[in-house]
Amino acid sequence: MKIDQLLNEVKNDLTEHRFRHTLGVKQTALELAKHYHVSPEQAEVAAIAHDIAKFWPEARLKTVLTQEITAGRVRSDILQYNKELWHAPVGAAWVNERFGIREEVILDAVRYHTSARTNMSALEKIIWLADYIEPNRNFPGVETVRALAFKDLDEAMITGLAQTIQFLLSRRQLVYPLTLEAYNDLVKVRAQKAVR
Ligand code: DGI
Ligand code: FE
Ligand code: FE
Repeated sequence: MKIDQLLNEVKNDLTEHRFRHTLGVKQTALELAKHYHVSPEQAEVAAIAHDIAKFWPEARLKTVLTQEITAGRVRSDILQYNKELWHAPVGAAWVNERFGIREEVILDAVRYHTSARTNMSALEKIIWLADYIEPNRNFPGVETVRALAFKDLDEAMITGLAQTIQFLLSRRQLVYPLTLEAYNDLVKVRAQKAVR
């Protein structure tokens, strides 16, 4: 795979601000990968790729999304929820097609970097969290998740998801069911760990 080409396209397609964010995600994802013994190569590619489709026009997003739904790789209910969610699965489809990235673990990390989902891999959690806490992020609650991310991936995810859901609720926005499922799943896993 051509990582330089990927980085180039990302740089061209994103605003300067968003590209800086992507480099921040790369840095944090590499730190988390090292900390949790996850492949740094996979973390780096997923981080660089994660927002590649962020500024695609809605029509183009919808075309690829519809293909992905038809192929059974994306749940059709996503069409009924916030368009902010779309760039994630579309980005995964695009880096597969355009850059020949075939490793499912990388594609899933890109695909679920916004919504999250149940049964996330360590890499998926790392990309979700790196997206949330990278050094350029500055919003209420970010420090709480920053402190947790290097202690316990699941605890950090639970807090990050809870804050995201609370943020959406406070604005009276829709919450994508997969985000709620992700939160419920991690809380159940935590309860099972406590029993053992
Ligand atoms: O692309 P980024 O801005 O780096 O971050 P992202 O991919 O996590 O997008 C986050 C935005 O998506 C955030 O402002 C909240 C919004 N959003 C809208 N509906 C949902 C949602 N996020 C989640 N997790 N679930 C939703 O239902
Ligand atoms: Fe994103
Ligand atoms: Fe992002």
